[in-house]
Amino acid sequence: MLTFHSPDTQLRQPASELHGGEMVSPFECPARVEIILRHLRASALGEIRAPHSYGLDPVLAVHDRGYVDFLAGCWDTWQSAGLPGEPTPSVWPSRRMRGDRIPEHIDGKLGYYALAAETAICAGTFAAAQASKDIALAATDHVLDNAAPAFGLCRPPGHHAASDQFGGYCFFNNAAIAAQHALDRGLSRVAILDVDYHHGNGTQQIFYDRDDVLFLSLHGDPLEAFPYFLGHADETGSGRGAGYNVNYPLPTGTDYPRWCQALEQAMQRIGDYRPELLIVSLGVDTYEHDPISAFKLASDDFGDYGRRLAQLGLPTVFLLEGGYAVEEIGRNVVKVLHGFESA
Ligand code: FKS
Ligand code: ZN
Repeated sequence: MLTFHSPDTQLRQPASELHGGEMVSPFECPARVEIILRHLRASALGEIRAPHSYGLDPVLAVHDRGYVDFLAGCWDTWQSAGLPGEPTPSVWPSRRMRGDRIPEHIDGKLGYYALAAETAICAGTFAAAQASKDIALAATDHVLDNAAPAFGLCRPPGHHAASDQFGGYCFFNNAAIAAQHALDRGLSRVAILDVDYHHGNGTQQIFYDRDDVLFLSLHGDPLEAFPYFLGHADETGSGRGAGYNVNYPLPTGTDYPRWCQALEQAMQRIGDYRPELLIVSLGVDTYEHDPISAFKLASDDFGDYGRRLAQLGLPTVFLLEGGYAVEEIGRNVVKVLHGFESA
């Protein structure tokens, strides 16, 4: 299986993250990519290629122009305002306030376009986000052109990014951009299966009223886990999209047998939909030793579900989302990909 990777993803190096009431070294860090690369090379999974630039058109096909402009200029505007530290949201158009006017001050703009406070923007964030979506697009094109699976080593991740919101370490929704690109190439049905520990609220929002993208997500119950305010089972889609959004919220402590039951249900639904492309939002933060998540998957379970996914027999692109047990992230990612290939 081919991997797509770009060194530009490492341009995102924020100084800190708000976690547990203190500023800590960011969980979503460059070492994640380094360690996955090391394991990919050692396991001889296949060639590692760099993507070419697709520009911003595929981004603007799913994200608002104003949002993209904001991300492009945020760092410079923050610097020009003479603010210390990194652009970090700290105020929101919360309930009881108005959300229909975009503030002019960068501090207000950040809150308008953010979904949470843990994600700071740094000098290289926009460039890294662009590299990340190029990786997703190149991996998707490879799958469609060669009828062979591919892995996009995306960073930053994407599934929390909504049409006009960043947060949860995400800026451009790589999976959504890839799905829309596939549809724009002439496909009529794409399925996105999100196996990251966290609910893919951004992907859900982007396709919520559409039936050309089936979105399914297995994740920590939002009553117990980030992003808290989306991801319940009764969110099933609206309008034409009614029935094309499927959430499997699972409780804290969920182990592999229980997780796998939900996976089998999701796979059944995908099979019925008969998509021409499957995009897997691959987060390995379901791992038992992940520092910020609460499921109990063991390393071997990743190989097992990789094998199961292959049974769908679909053109498949894997795009990296989360996973923060940095020492084990490479092993767990490679297990999924190997499992898929060996099936
Ligand atoms: C606030 C807790 C904030 C943020 C967790 C973000 C998870 C990101 C991810 C992604 F795939 F996008 F990277 N925790 N008190 O793993 O879903
Ligand atoms: Zn996650």
